[in-house]
Amino acid sequence: MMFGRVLWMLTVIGCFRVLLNPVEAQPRRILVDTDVDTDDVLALLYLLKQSKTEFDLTAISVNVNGWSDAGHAVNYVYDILAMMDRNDIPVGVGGEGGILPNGTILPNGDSTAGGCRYKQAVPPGQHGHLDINTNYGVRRALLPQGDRKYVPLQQPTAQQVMKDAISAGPITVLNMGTHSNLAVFLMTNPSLKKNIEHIYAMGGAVRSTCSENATSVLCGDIGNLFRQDINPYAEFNIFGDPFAAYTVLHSGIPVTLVPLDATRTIPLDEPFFKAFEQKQDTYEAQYSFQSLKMVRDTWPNDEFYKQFCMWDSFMVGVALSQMRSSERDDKENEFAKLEYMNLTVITSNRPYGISDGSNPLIDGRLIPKFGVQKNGVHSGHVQMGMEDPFCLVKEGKGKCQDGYTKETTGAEAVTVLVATEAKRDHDSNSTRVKDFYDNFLDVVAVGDVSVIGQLLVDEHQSKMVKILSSVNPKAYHEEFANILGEQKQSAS
Ligand SMILES: [Ca+2]
Repeated sequence: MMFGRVLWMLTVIGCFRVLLNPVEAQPRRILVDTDVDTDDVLALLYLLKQSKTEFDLTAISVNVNGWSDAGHAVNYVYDILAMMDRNDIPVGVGGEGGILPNGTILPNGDSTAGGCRYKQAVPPGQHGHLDINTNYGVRRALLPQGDRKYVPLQQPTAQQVMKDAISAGPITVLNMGTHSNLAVFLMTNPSLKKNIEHIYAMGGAVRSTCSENATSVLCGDIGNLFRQDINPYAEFNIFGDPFAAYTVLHSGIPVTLVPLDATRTIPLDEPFFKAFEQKQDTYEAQYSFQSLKMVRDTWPNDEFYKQFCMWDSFMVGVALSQMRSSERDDKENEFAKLEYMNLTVITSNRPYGISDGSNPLIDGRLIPKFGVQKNGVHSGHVQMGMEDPFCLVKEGKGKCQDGYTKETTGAEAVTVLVATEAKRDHDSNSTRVKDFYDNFLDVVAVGDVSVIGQLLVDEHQSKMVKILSSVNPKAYHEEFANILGEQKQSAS
């Protein structure tokens, strides 16, 4: 009897599905490259909470010549994926060494720049990089520990994971850190370039100044490097590996850039923070909020609400909106205003054609690396660290521009779709000012994952240890019945 009823239900549900979705669209396959900052984690959760039938996160490559170090970063991503019941997503690591001092990339090496340039620009916490790597302990305290762990020398490489994902078919890349992994991939797998439909990247600063009423100390410069006096133009992600960013932007693959121009218009302001605090219905929201709170409480000055922006998570919002509207105007986007601009990435400083020991693509080489021209735009002085005397200008801003996404014309220009600012909130009664805030809270703080999943609590330690260990069929059926709008089909 029971079997018959279930069969009837499945038949009815199947019929409804056919009626509702006569031609089911394939999900958009997505590869994420991340340097695993707190903001990257928010972005990942926001992406993982989307319907998998619409956006399928296929693979993650971790870039560790930037914000985080390999073991911590990979384990962090593994734990996030375990919480979201996505242990099927492969995770590769890149940027863990592999670059010789002369700029040679070893097999599976993962930067075009070397010298850990980005790390020099990462502001150290009270306990140095350990604070960043461990998310100030919030991760171990709150996240379930997944079964997968980082193992040095055995971890799949970013290059391998990218190759598997990209060779499997059309895919979109979301870049949340430096461009090293993607650039090395494009240089070593030119025949697979055709499979990358679009690249969305948070990075760069084009016309970046702050909005008219902004008063943050960051507003004085175009870029956002910590200790920015010697290079007021660069944004962190591009500065980490300017030649890689140049390679990606000039690859011929369509690129949408979400630079500081846009992200500075969507700082994580106090009304949003308070709204988030009130919307804690899912474990993902609780974790995200506790992470944000820790970042706020350890912020080095009193400008958290002005300086912490929706960077990578905003980029993901812009990307998903653009993918949804790809049948229409490129510039039509739910969350951001977009504009085509002609850009390049500055990789070295004039005069070009010098050999002063700073440039790994030129110096000490009979033939320049990567086929660059001896007197071309990549042949000048490369910024050496954050106190490079070459860049210093007496009683003024520094002159180095490495990593600047600069508007230009002529042969060096490439056309890129650029987000210029976040859109204002449609709801005039909202205390928040941007559409994306509302959408972010709706996606991360609400949703069906925690309803369907079963949260287990370790009573000895009074903390949640695992989510989605099994599926709650009643909740699932209720969800399904809601979708079909047919109450009597609800399981009971
Ligand atoms: Ca990032």
